[in-house]
Amino acid sequence: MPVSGLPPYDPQNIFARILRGELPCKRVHEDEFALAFHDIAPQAPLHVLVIPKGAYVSAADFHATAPEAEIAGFWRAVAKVAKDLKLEEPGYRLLANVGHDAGQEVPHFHVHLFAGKPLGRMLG
Ligand code: IU
Repeated sequence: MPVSGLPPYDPQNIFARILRGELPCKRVHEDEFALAFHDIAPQAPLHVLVIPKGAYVSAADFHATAPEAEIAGFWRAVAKVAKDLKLEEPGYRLLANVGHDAGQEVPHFHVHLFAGKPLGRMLG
C-alpha cells in the first residue's frame, strides 16, 4: 500500500502509458528523471504537469520511497521547466494533489505548474 493510502501502483494508469509512449502528449521537457507536458484540460493560461519517470502513486509515496537522486533530479527538472519557460518572473504556482480528499485523479505522482496570469490566493 503506498504512503498516501491510495491503491498500489497501477502500471496501466494514463501517465504510465504516456511515459511508455503508448499515448501522446504535448511534451515540454524530458530527461532521465522526469517528463513535463501540457495538461489536457488547462486550468490556467499555462498548465504543465511534471511527472517522475519512476512508478510512484503520489507525492507522499515518492518522497518516502524514491532514491535521493530521483527526488533531486525530479525537482531540478521542475525548476528547469519553469526557468526554460521564463516563468521565474512574474512567477508560477506548483501544486500536487495527494489522495482522495485532494481530488487526485491520476495515481502517478505529478506536480501541476500553473502560470500566465495572477493566480489569486487559492485554487478551488
Ligand atoms: P490530479 O491532481 O490527479 O487531479 O490531476 C490530474 C490532471 O491530469 C488533470 O489536470 C487532468 O486534466 C490531467 N490529465 C491530462 O493531462 N491528460 C489525461 O489524459 C488525463 C488527465 I485522464
